[in-house]
Amino acid sequence: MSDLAGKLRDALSRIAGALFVGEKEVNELVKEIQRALLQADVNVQLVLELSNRIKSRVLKEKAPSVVSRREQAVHIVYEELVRLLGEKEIPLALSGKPAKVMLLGLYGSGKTTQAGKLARYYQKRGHRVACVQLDVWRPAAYEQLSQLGAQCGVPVFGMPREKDPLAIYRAFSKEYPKYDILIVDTAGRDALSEELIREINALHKEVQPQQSLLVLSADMGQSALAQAKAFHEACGVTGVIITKMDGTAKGGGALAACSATGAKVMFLGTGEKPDDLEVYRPEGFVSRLLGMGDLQALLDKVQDAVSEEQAADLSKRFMKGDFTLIDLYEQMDAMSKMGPLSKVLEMVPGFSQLKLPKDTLTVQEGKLKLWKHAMNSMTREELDEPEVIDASRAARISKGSGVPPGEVRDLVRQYRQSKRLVRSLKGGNPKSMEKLMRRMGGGKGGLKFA
Ligand SMILES: Nc1nc2c(ncn2[C@@H]2O[C@H](COP(=O)(O)OP(=O)(O)OP(=O)(O)O)[C@@H](O)[C@H]2O)c(=O)[nH]1
Ligand SMILES: [Mg+2]
Repeated sequence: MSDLAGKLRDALSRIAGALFVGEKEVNELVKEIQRALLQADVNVQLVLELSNRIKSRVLKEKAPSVVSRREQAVHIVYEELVRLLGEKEIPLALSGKPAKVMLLGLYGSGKTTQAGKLARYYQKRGHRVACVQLDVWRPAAYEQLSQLGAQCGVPVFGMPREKDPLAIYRAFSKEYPKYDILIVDTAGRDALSEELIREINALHKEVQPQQSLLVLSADMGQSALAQAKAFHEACGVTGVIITKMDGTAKGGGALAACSATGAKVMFLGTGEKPDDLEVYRPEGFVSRLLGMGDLQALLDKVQDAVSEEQAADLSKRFMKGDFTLIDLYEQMDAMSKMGPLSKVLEMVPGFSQLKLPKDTLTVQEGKLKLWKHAMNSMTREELDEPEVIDASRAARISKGSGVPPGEVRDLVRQYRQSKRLVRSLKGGNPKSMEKLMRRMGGGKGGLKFA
């Protein structure tokens, strides 16, 4: 379970690093996502809906270009996960005088700390807030909450020596109407027990809170699900707070807990200080779950990883000589970002001694863009085997993409020349290779030694 985020991330990295995203790749991606979510106990129906939507969207929605399809796939998965976890942030609906928020959860999940944080959160927003400590199990629970309350000037009601939580709650009943919001801290246990559930249930009946918030820590695995269910049956959980989001765990357990209770995450605890509370925003949470600062950062990272890999792999992949037009495009794109061709060729065995023109390989950006458009109007067959592109196909591609026929021919020529380059590489004759490269440099645009 703790590995949910890792598994989703792996699946996404694979698709983000794929050169071509077609039906086969999408099916594999969806299968991996399904497996990861099901292992995390996410409701089967939800998983099926999610995967069907991902599949049909990736295959149907037209990507701006054939080579950005993988980016689009990553984006769609991200959007669908966000949808699963709630599309919009949920305002905490509070009504009544006072409105009551009861915090529930096991030992150490962070109830008392979040009580202090919530008090501060609402107080800063102009509400009159008070807390009441009904935890009679944790030693010094009252002192802990009192200190937190004192930090923001919020009164804390409690009776350090009283053992009956109902008696404590009733003892201050005259005070509550003076406040807008009452935050109720309750006891945990080190595991779910009948006794705890009975106690919580009795308190819930007495307090009748508008909100029963389940406090879960981000590092909780499989057990989050059972907890969520039991607390939900006892008190009707209305929302979830995930704490310790500042740690290494990413809160994947929340997925299962939310799908079990139908309750959505409302706040995230991001540290031990009173201000370390964030209103939950699904986009940010999914980004964190997937381990990206934001989506763009992931795409950038993947892009970098791809070009590094390509650079290191250049000799191997090209020596094989069975590359497609998409491979070629990727190579040119990567090279235009990588800089000096001589640097790249240094990695090719036998070519480090070769005297190449000092300057860089320049693939003009405008040219690459045109080629990208042209490729977008090609069939899969044409992309895999550009040799089939004859005059009439070139004319069709040109018409479909609005790219001048000359450019389409240039692209095909570029492909053929690259193939020949590879053949001479395979032949291992540096001299003929040098000659060929110089010849390639003679064309207009394209691969060129400036
Ligand atoms: N890093 C980090 N620590 C947190 C966060 N929230 C709570 N903690 C820490 O987690 C520990 C337990 O927090 P408590 O608020 O006492 O947990 P509790 O649920 O009230 O625990 P019991 O009263 O024993 O049931 C404390 O050391 C807190 O400082 C958080 O968002 N981030
Ligand atoms: Mg506590």
